[in-house]
Amino acid sequence: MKAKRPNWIPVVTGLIMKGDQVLVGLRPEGKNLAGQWEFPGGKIEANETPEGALQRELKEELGIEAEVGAIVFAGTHSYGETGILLLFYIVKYWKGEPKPFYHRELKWVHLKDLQDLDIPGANRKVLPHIVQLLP
Ligand code: DGT
Repeated sequence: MKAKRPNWIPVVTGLIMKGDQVLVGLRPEGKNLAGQWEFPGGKIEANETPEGALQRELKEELGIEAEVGAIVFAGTHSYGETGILLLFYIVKYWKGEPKPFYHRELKWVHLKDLQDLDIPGANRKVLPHIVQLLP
């Protein structure tokens, strides 16, 4: 029997860095993974490049004009027959002050403290790699 192939939904996220701190947002009520801290970002829409999608998401969610830097890591996570392909990009430069237009709350967290937050399983399993790869 042919194995079921998951539908991988590509999701872009920004590792928005200020020194050794990174910006995380609390997912809103009514969404899946509500109450967990995520890296801002979202799904790539039709006809978008990954970088373009991230710029759009960061504008919509935080109100910033971001310069999307290098991709640092890609990870997958399955939810049954669907899965997400998470692409993590560094963001070191942006215009504007991030505001929570989408999240319940935003906060800057030291890299070493990320593991203590309630974060999506998709992020928890790749966290050590990401922290190691960040400049
Ligand atoms: P939707 O589908 O547009 O109503 O909205 P969301 O908020 O469910 O979806 P979106 O565009 O934020 O997609 C991101 C998906 O990836 C969502 O299922 C949550 C999951 N995810 C896991 N870790 C992260 C992360 O660090 N950041 C973001 N943005 N999403 C993550």
